[in-house]
Amino acid sequence: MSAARITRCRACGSADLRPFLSLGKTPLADAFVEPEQAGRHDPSFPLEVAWCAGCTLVQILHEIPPQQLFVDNYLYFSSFSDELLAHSRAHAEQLITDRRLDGDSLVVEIASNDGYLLKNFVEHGIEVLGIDPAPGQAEAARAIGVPTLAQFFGVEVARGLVADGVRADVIIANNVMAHVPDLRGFVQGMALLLADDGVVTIENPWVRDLVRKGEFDTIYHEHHSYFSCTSVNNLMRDNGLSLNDVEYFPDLHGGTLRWHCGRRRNVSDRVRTMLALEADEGVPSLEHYASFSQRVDETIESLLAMLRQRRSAGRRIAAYGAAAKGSTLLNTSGIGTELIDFVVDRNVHKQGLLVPGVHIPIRPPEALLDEQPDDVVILAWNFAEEIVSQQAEYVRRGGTFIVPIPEPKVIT
Ligand code: DWN
Repeated sequence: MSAARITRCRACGSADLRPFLSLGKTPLADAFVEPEQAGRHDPSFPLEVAWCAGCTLVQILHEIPPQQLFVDNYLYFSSFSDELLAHSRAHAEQLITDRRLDGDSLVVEIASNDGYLLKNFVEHGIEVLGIDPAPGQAEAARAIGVPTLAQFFGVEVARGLVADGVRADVIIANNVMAHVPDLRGFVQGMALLLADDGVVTIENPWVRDLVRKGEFDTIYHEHHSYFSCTSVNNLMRDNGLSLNDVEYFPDLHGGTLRWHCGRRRNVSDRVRTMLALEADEGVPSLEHYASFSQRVDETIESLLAMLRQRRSAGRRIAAYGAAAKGSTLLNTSGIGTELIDFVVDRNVHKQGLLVPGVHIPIRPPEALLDEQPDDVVILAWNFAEEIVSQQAEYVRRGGTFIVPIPEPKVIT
């Protein structure tokens, strides 16, 4: 397995890429390890982030083949978060109303995973098509009535669908555009597939919040790009779409923007306001990232100090959420079983495996009540509220939850 280092920006092709953060070499964040492999060293790759002087896109410099990231034993299933399911249902219902979707409409979702979102349209009798390369997730989607193409989306797949007479009234691309090496082909494919009066809605974490909230653990090899409204506006303009509207979800995945794009230009005041806010805050500039590396070091140092102090006081520590971001946090901090006994996760596909790199065992959430560790670090901090309310009995018995970023904090 190799990691090619890019020399040109994924969005605009500029060679003027300026690195501002290195997280060292880390294992693939979702490459969970079988216990029998505990003695091996997991393949690790440089995790270096740069800013493009051509279009301001923030991106990592080393590229792992998508097949290894998202097909070979990819275990992320979207349906393990009630909050995400509720967010997705609300999104579907909003689109059905706003776009007056009916039995003659077609909704296509790119990275449709296990059908967690498209199922809402199926319930309303609206035709759907999921596109997701992960075989297990595609199979799970088909099992609940969501037709799914197990393929990576791009301009070639779009051409094939259009040749078959397919045009989408709505294209949804949530938490996928960041995962695509060929950004231009991805956007050009959406422009091809979209009906003339259709809408593309794209959700991704907002790089402004990543910096502002110190969310360095959301940087890993699956996430090639880290978007601002400015960089998305440039990307759409250069590849056949117009950024026409934007919504902000401050609590979703640490701060998410939902961009609404179309083949026709119809730019809303919300886009203009967002672009002006980013300009005022300097988000499009390299200076915006100048001190981020130091903040990352400070977060890691304070997390290690807190856990070491609690451990040396005899407290037993576990973690909640075998999340990809958790792999980054644990591996960049060098936190292993010397500090954290186990991680719990509701995703049954991850239970019984080991966290990549640090090889901490993953157990079902019930282990918190069985073992009653003194402290639990919430690695899936983006779902902290849902997790704490779900684990009320653990707290009632005296358990403590800790959120690790932007600085470690006891929250119960
Ligand atoms: O972009 C991506 C984001 C959206 O999802 C993907 N590349 C990969 C994945 O990243 P992640 O693994 O950091 O995402 P989550 O959704 O924050 O991971 C949460 C983990 O916590 C999952 O393994 C499910 C688990 N979980 C749980 O065990 N109990 C989640 C909730 C809400 C719970 O109650």
